[in-house]
Amino acid sequence: MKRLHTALITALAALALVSSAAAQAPPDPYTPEAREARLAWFKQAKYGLFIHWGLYAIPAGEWKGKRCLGLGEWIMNRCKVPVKEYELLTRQWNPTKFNADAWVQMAQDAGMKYIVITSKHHDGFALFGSKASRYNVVDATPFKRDILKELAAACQKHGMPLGFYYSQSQDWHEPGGAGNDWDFGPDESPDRKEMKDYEGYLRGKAEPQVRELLTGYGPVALIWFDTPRMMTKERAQRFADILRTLQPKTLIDGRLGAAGDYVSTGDNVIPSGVQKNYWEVPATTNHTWGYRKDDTDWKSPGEIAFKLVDIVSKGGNYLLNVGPMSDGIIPQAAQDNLRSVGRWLKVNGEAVYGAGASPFGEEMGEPSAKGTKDLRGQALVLPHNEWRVTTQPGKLYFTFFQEPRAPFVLPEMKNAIKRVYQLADGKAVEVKEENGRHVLNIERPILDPMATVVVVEIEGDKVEW
Ligand code: H79
Repeated sequence: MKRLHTALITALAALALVSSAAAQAPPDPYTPEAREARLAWFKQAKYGLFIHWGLYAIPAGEWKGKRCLGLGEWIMNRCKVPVKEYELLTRQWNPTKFNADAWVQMAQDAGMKYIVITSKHHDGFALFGSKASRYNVVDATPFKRDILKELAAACQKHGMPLGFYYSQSQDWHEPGGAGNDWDFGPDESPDRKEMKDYEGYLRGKAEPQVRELLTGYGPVALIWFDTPRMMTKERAQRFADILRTLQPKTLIDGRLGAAGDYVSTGDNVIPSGVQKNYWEVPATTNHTWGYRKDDTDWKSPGEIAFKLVDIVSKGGNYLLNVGPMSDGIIPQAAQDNLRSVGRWLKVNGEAVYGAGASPFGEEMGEPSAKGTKDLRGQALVLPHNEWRVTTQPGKLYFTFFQEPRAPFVLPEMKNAIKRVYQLADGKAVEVKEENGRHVLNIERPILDPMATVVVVEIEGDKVEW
C-alpha cells in the first residue's frame, strides 16, 4: 500500500513537471498550424466593420472654407496643412454624442462580426491615451475620454472581436515619420537614401504605441497596418515580434510589409475570381474613409449585399467602412443601408458566415473575347453579376441578384441532388433533369428582389465533376 502510494506521488510529480514545462514554453506562433488556428474566427466572420475616426472628421473635407478634394482623412496632406495648424483641431475635439455601445449595436444589427477602428491614422493623432506621445485624445483634447477603452469595453460586453488600424509608416505629425514632405521634407533622396530619423520614430512612437494597444485594451483581434513605406523585412518583423510576444492570437493584416496572416487587397478592389488562402477587401460605403460632409454617394443595400456575397464566393472577407462625424454619430444614411443588409443577413446568413468559395467560377465573368488587357497586362475580365455561389459541406447556396432566366440550368456536376429550397422561407424549388442537366424552376416574382438564396443540397460534401 505504502509503495503504491509512493509510486502514485512520483507519477503525479512527473505529470506536474511535464505540464509546467508545457506552460513555460508556449506554442510557437510562427508555425503554419498556429497561423491556421489564429485565423479560425476570421474565416467564420466574413463581414466586418471598419471605422475611420480622427481629427479629420472636424474639417470634414474643407479647410478654411475651401474644399480639399480626395479622401477625408487625407486632408492634412492634400491641403498641406502645417503640423502647428492641424494640431489646433485637438481643441475642438468634443464628440459629446459618442456612444461606444451604440456603435457596437449598429455593427451587430448590420450582421457584422468584427470591428476595426483607426487607433492612429497617417495624421499621427491617437484615439487612445498614450505614454509614447501626448498627441492623443486623452492628453491633448478637452474630451479626455479614451475612445478605444470605451469601445473595447462595449465590444467585450457584446462578444464582438475588436481590432486596431495602426499607421506604422506614415505619421505626418512626427519629423521622423513617413509622408510629411510639406513640414519636414522628403522621406528619401532621389537615390532612395532615407532622409529622416525613421528609426527614431519607429522605436520612439510606433513600436511603443503598438505595445500599448496590445496591453491596455484586452484581447486584440487584429492589427491593421497600412502603407508600408520604408518597411524593410527586418522592421516589419520587429512589429510582428511585438504582436506574437504580447498577444500571439492577434492577426496581422496584409500591409505590414512582411509576416502578415492574410492578404489585404487594394482599397475597394475585389478580385475577379476565386483566390486561395485568406484575404480581405477593405472598402468604403461612399468614396471616403474619414467623414466628408460633401460625400453622400452611398452604396445601396443591394450593392453592399452583392459585394458581400461576391467576395465570400471568391473566398474572402469584406471589411466595410463608416466614417463617424465629429460629434460621434455615424451618418444616418450609412447606418440605414447597413442595417438593411443586416436584416437580409438575419434570414440568409447561412450563405455567408463560414461559407466557402464557389466550386464553379464561370458565373463571375469571363475574359474579354477581343483579348483586351488591363493595366497590368492581364486579360480583362468582364464580370457577370446575376448570381453567385457560396458553399457549406453538402450545400450550395445560389444567390440571385436579379430574376434568373427560366428555367435556370445548374452548372454541371456529378453529385446527385437531394433537395432544393429557398433559404428565406424554406419553400421547395422544383428541380427537373433535362438532357442530363439539372434545371430549376424558381418562383416568380422572385422572393426577395434584392437577393434571393436558393439552397441546393447535394450528395457528398463537395461538388464533383
Ligand atoms: O485608411 C484608408 C486610406 O486613408 C489608406 N488606406 C485606407 C484603408 C490609404 N493610404 N494611402 N492610400 C490609401 C493611397 C492613397 C492615395 C491617395 Fe493620394 C490619397 C490618392 C489621393 C489621396 C497620395 C496623395 C496620392 C495622391 C495624393
